[in-house]
This record gives sequence, C-alpha cells and structure tokens, in this order.
Amino acid sequence: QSKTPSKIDNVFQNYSHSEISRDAATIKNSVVMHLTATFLRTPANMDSGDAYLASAFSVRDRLLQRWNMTNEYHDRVNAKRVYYMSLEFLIGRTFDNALLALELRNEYSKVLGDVGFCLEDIIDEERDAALGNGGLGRLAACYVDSMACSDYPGWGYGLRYKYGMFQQQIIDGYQVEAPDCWLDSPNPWEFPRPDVTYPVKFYGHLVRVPDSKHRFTWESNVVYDAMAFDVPVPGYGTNNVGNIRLWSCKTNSLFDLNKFNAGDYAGATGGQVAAQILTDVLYPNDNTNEGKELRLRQEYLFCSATLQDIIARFKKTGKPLSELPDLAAIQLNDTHPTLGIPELMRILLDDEALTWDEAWSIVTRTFAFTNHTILPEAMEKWPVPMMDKILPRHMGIIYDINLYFLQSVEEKFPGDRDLLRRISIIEESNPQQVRMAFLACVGSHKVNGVAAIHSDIIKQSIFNDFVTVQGEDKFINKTNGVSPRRWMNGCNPDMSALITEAVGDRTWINDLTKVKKLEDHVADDDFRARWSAAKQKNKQRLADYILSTTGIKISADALFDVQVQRIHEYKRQLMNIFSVIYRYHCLKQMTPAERAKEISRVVIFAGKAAAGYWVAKQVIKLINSVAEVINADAEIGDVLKVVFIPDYSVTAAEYLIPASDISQHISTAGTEASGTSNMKFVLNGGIILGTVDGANIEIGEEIGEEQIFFFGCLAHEVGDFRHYLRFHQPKPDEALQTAFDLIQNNTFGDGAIFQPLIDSVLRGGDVYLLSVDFPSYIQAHKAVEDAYRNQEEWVTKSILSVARMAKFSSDRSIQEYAEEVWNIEPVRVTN
Ligand code: AZC
Repeated sequence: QSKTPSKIDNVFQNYSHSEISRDAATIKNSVVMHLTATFLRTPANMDSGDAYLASAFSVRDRLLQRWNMTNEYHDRVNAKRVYYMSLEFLIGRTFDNALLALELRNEYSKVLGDVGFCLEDIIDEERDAALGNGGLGRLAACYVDSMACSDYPGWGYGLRYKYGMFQQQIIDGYQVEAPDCWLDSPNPWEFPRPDVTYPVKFYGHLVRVPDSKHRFTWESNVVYDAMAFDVPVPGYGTNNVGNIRLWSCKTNSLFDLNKFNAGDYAGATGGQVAAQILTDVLYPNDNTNEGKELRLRQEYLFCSATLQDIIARFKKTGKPLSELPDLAAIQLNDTHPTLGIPELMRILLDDEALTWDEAWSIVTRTFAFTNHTILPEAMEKWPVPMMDKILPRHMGIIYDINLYFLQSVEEKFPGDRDLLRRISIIEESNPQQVRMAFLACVGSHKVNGVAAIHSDIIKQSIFNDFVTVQGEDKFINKTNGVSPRRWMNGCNPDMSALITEAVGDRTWINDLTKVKKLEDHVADDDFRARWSAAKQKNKQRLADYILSTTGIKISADALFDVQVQRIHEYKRQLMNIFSVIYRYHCLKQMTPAERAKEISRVVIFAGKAAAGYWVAKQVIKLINSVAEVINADAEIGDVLKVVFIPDYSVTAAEYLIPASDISQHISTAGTEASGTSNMKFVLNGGIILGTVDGANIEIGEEIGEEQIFFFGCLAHEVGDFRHYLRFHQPKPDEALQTAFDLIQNNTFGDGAIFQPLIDSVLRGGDVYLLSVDFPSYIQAHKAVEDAYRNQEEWVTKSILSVARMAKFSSDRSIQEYAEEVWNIEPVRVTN
C-alpha cells in the first residue's frame, strides 16, 4: 500500500471539485483536443463519426469531475451503498443522456453547429450498449439512473459482454441473427480498471481445514481473472454520478508460451479462448432458461468478482464484517446472480473464518431478491452433478443451507414430509436440480414481485409454502417504474417542453408528481393544440424512420397502433396479426365509399425472437408475409398498412414510443409480471389497449378506466379456461376462423408454413387463450376506433393520462426499495 505524499494533496487541491466549464470556447477546444490528440484526426478531415467521438470524450471529461467527487465523498462519509446485481443492463445510448444530465445540450449543439454538424446526426453515430434482452435489463438501467438522480449511493454490477443483444435482420420475412460487435469502435463510456481484477476459481477439489466444521480450502488449477470496466451513470440535477461496474475476463496470463515455443499455436491460446468466451456473449433468452454449462460459469464469474469487490471495499472501512449489512445492501435482479449467496458464504467461512451462524446472519441481512416472472420455462434450475463439478465448494454450501433450512421447517411443521419435498432447495428429480429461486428466497430478507398482481400471484404460487413457513412480511410488492429522463425528457422534447411550461420549471424531471399540473391545462385550447402538434411531429419522425429502415411509406395522419417487445407466445403478437388479417378481410368486403369512411391505421410491430424459439420466429414470418400482401394491395392503400421494424432496440423504442396513438399490451392475464413499455407509452401521451394484467391494472387505477381500453379474461379465470381447453376443442369465433381461412387459402403465401401457428390454437390446447379472448379483443379495437374518431376527447385522454402517471417513475420505485428493502438514505454529494 503506497501512501499519497502530502504534497500531492496541495498541488491537486482544486482539481476534481472545479465547476464544469460551459463556455463555447472551452468546449470547442476540448473537442478539438480529443479530435487531434485522442483520435489523430484534424478538423479538416473530420466526419460525423469523428465528431461524435471527440464530443463524447469531451463530455465525458466534464462528467469525470463529478464522478470522482461522488466516489470520494461516499467513501469519506462511509455511506451505505446499494449494489444492484444484474446479468443484464440494457443501457442504450449515453451521449445525449449525459448532455441532458449536465445541461450541456445547447452548448454542444452550438459548438457543433458552428463547424457544420447537426447534433441529432452526431447523436445517431453512437451504438447502443445492448447488454440485455428486454424488460429485466432495461429496468436495471432505469434503476441505476434513478439511484443517481435521487442521490442514492448505488452501483450496478454486471458483465461486459463483447457481443451484446444480436442484431436482427429480416431476410425473406424471416429473422436472421448477426453478432452485435458494439465494441468495434472506441467506447467513450467505459473505463478499464486493470488494477481492479479478481481471480475466480472453477472445478478442483476441497480440503477440510483441520478441526473446523464449515471451513474448506478449495484447490483448483482453473483460475480466471475478472477485470473491471466502469460505466458512468450521470445523475440529472445533481452532482451524484452512479457507476455500473462490468466484469470482463482477462486472458493475457493464460497464454502458454511453452506450447507456443513447441509449435502448438492453437494449444498456446486454448486457455485464453476458454476464458474469454465466458464474457463474450449475452445469452439472448428473454423469459426462458437454458441449462447451459457456459451460462453457469458466466454467472459464477460475475458473482464471485462482484462479491470479492464488495468485500474489498468494505474492508477499507476497517469495520468488522458483522457490520457489512450496515454499509451494503445487495439486490438480486432475478435468480441469475443467486450464486452471490453461497459465494459470500464461502468468503466469510473459508477466507474470513467466521462461524456458520455469523456468516449466515450477514448474508441474509445483506441480500434481497426480485422475481420477474412465473413462467415455468424461465425458472432457473441447475443439475446437481453439473454444479458439483464446476463449483464443488458452492454445492457443499448449498447442501448445508438447505439442511439447516429444512431443519427449521421440520421444527415448525413436524412430520410434513410433502412440505419438505416441495420446499427443498434441491429438487428430487433425476438428476437432482438446484432450484435457484428457492435458494434466492432462503438467502434473502425480502422477496418482491414487480407489480401488485404479480406479487400476489407469486405468494399464491411459487412461494406459497415459503409464505407459510417464513411469514407474509418477507414477501412484498415493488411496482416497476421507468426513468422520466430517458423516457420523457430525452425521447420527447416537444411534449417535455409543454410539461415544463405547465409546471413552471424543469423540476418535474426529478419529481414526477408535479406532472399533475397538466390537469389545469386540459381545457386550454392553445395548449391542447400544441400537445397534438407535438404528437404529430413525433409521428412524422417515426414515419421517416420507418421509410429509412424498411422502405415502407406510411402516412403520419393514420392512427399508429404499436406492439413492440420481445416476441413471445404469452405476449400474443399472434393474436394481433390474426386481428389484422380479419381487419383486412373486412376492408376487402367494403365498397370504396365505405372504406373511405374507415380510420386509416398503421399497425407497427418490432421485437426479437430468441434464436432457438421456433414458434416466435414463425410469428415474425407471418407478420412480414401479411405486411407484404396488405401493403401492396392498391385497393386498400393507406387505410391499412402493416410494418415490422427490424432490430428493435432502446434507440428504436425512443423513436417509436413518443409516436404511438395506441399501443398493445395484450398478454394472457396472469402471465406478464409487470411490463414497463406500457408505462413509457402512457407517459408519452399514448393510449393503451391491454389485458387486465401486470402493471396495466395499476395504470388503469391511476389514470382512470376511461383512459384505457381493457379486454379479455381475468387472471383468476385462466386456470379454468385452460383446464377446459385441455379436454375440449377450442371454438374460434367467426372472426378468428376467417383469419385462419385466409392463411390456409394461401392469401399470404404458402399457408402450410403457418399451419403450426394455427395448430397452437386448435390442437395445442390454446395455452394462451387466443380463442377465448379474440371476440373481446375485436370489440376493444372497435371501441378504440370510435374513441379515436372524437379527436377532442382523445387529446383529453392523452393529457389526463400523462398528468396521472407519476407513480410509474422509477424514482418512486427506487425510493420504496431504499426505504423498505435497502434501508439507505440519500447522500447529497458536495465538495
Ligand atoms: C420481465 C417481465 O417479463 C416483465 O413483465 C417485467 O416488466 C420485466 O421483467 C421487469 O420487471 N422478465 C424478464 O425480462 N425476464 C425474466 C427472466 O423474468
């Protein structure tokens, strides 16, 4: 440990705490400095890619001052920190977000404008950081944003995947996956930390420490180094800058020089390849679990590096480990980071020589767990033999955790063997499996679902026995939220300007309860006109985006009807496209005069299917085949258009969401834990057509049922319908049957390709209840059209909705977690 010479303190006294320089000349100088010195270009040969990089580096310089100050300050006051452990962070772009947070957007726009660049084009040069699949990963990104903006000392921990979410191409109507090489060009938003590196062991064998019950030495030759990369999370309206620490496997030391010298070139790099691959790719599954060995190793590398880092930071305080829960709260974002629990046990038992009870008390006071789904196919389980081979020490610890847990159950409910079987962390299947959700639950002091209905459902289903054994108080609800910075102020500047006008200032961006003020303007004709104009401008922007990405020309005067999310059977994009086919049929039956009276509609889809999810991929093909026929039908023209936007991403969502009139959130009741795009759409003045599911329910409660179009069966009815359909043939109504007929008559190309989709309804038990909900779905579409005809009322609905959406800010969610789960306080960072 080298000590800082006291002279350094004097010389750099004012370094990190100086104010951010905002004047045009200084900004211009710093851009030019980076252009020339960081990237070896000159102003004369600068293109927009260079302009992006030079500007981004210059903005980041300004961010760093606050970043250093934040960490220094938190250390100095021994702030309790929350660590949000997530295998996914779906960040998207950072440049514009940082400009807004530092309130430097106008300054950079001017400086770039002076040299002939348009800021919007420069922003478009940035590639998304797509280190996540969908809702769960984007939620993690919103949560670290809210922690930063609300002055909570919070860090995200994740993996730095070399290849993020795959790029989706559409070829002949089918999804084709291509690698996302997002790190090919310099990434201004990460800082390599070669000094922050931890060894992570795999395989090997155990040696018990003499005379100890729970202490082992783990001997292994397979040791990889995880190295940290830090990603800043700029807080808006505060000096606080959060941090996402991402781990990457370091491979240099694994190069085998002896093999190289002997001419075995492949062998020389073999170890490096095996290590590197651990952090190479994001597993592209949303709401599904594949029990791949590589994934288990990936999860462990992540958990081990993270826990070692947290302990190292804690030890700097000089406090005893029993006080860890006073300075650290760890949130598990689903079960993927659950190995953090046995890993912390391992560190405390083996490295720190604590007793089992001391260690277990620390663990259970530190961890809390969020469940995001009840879909059975998403439940993480690992075969005991696999776990035993790769992580022998952890398997042993899990057995002991389970033993002590089951002993406590037996004590409370003596002789209830079926309860023990149901609640055991080890499933008695062949082979045995470790149930990660149960391990996470046993090792945490709080377990939460992500919307009210979902939190109720998990108490009645997967954690039902745990509620009985551990008591109801442990199981709570934390309804999701989204960041108003990115999902209002960033993506919808015109609407945001109107809100600022209504509120009187921009404080609503960090305190969304203030949008209530919009209600005062709902009768103001001028305000309403500008509200509509903002939406219209967003629609035109989306129409341009669609033209440039798909070549399809749509009219911005049509009703925009949007369903964008991962393609999944439970989300029922299939039901949507069946209804589009039926609508097409109806339009074809009409006379031109009748058709002219119809509301023109553009139905927009986007979303990725997991590479191995065949049914979902067929749904994409069907959408594209239907789109091709309808869009080419001159008789139909602009009355109906269908668009599938390829490669859905955070950035695409930022174009789509502000432009929607109606968006669909139509999961079978009880299947969508929460949904978060539903919140984003309404926060941008869009109206929802949805099922009584997830957060749709709470949105309806907040904004009033006149502002939302609900349809379909209710969650408590689903069981009976499914039971019935197991033994009875579904009876499609006339509308659904018409859609089937059109497909089978080869209206959209070879109908045989799509027969399995029809069969999933007719012969597969219709698990997602399309045949049950279709009639009310068609009715709901009619209700939407009737409402849309009355534009005056529609605008009222739109304004009132936004005004009443404060609850769905992620700032509210984070405050609830802070108070009820993490027990942390905001810390205002000052010099
Ligand atoms: C998703 C849920 O499906 C979605 O309803 C929720 O809004 C989101 O998490 C955030 O809580 N779940 C996932 O993406 N993945 C898993 C494994 O649940």
